[in-house]
Amino acid sequence: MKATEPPKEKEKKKKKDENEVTGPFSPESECIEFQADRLYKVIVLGDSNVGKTGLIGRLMNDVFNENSHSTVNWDFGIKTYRVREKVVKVQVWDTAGQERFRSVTKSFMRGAHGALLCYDITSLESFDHVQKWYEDVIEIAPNCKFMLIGNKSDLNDFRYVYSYSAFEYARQQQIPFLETSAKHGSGCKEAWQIFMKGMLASSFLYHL
Ligand SMILES: Nc1nc2c(ncn2[C@@H]2O[C@H](COP(=O)(O)OP(=O)(O)O)[C@@H](O)[C@H]2O)c(=O)[nH]1
Ligand SMILES: [Mg+2]
Repeated sequence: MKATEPPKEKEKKKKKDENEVTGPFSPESECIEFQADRLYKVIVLGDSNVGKTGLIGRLMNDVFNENSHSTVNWDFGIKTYRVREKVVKVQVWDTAGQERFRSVTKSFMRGAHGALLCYDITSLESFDHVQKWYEDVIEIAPNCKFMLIGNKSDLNDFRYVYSYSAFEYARQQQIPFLETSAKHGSGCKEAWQIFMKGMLASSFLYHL
């Protein structure tokens, strides 16, 4: 016979889950069977090698694959949430290598509700290029909500981009900023929550 969880344990677990997700949304994988009330397209941009694919693995499945590589033009993962009685699906699009040739297409950016602009804290060049990625997206998806991500925070000893430079840039653009380590997981969950709240805040769902 299948052991059932004692009610107290169940209650405790529920409380823990509630605490983990601070805000109006919570992961609800069972919802995948239902049609979404709302679909969001999120794109992840930045120079090649900054850790976009690693970051997506962390955000979507809380895993980090050291040797991840892609064989198709685009990859995307879907995550489903329940937000105030609505089923919300978030499609996260990975460039899958197009950025290597600066050939990220307009159709990749078109219709994006949110964009994670990523750089590597050990690469000044990748930080300098963030502005270009930002301008590209704004041109195609003017209402897009952004977040700046400084990845590879575990490589602090090799840092070339000071946190305050990135913070100042983000402040000027009025977008949130956080440093993450896709490798170790630090900052990833927090970044995703801040980003999601920002994106949902512009949506009717948040005000229901
Ligand atoms: N130390 C460290 N390495 C990372 C991190 N994120 C990604 N990497 C490594 O950086 C390289 C590029 O990562 P990838 O996700 O493929 O970058 P992408 O080209 O932007 O998609 C890989 O060797 C990853 O293992 C991180 O947070 N810390
Ligand atoms: Mg990649």
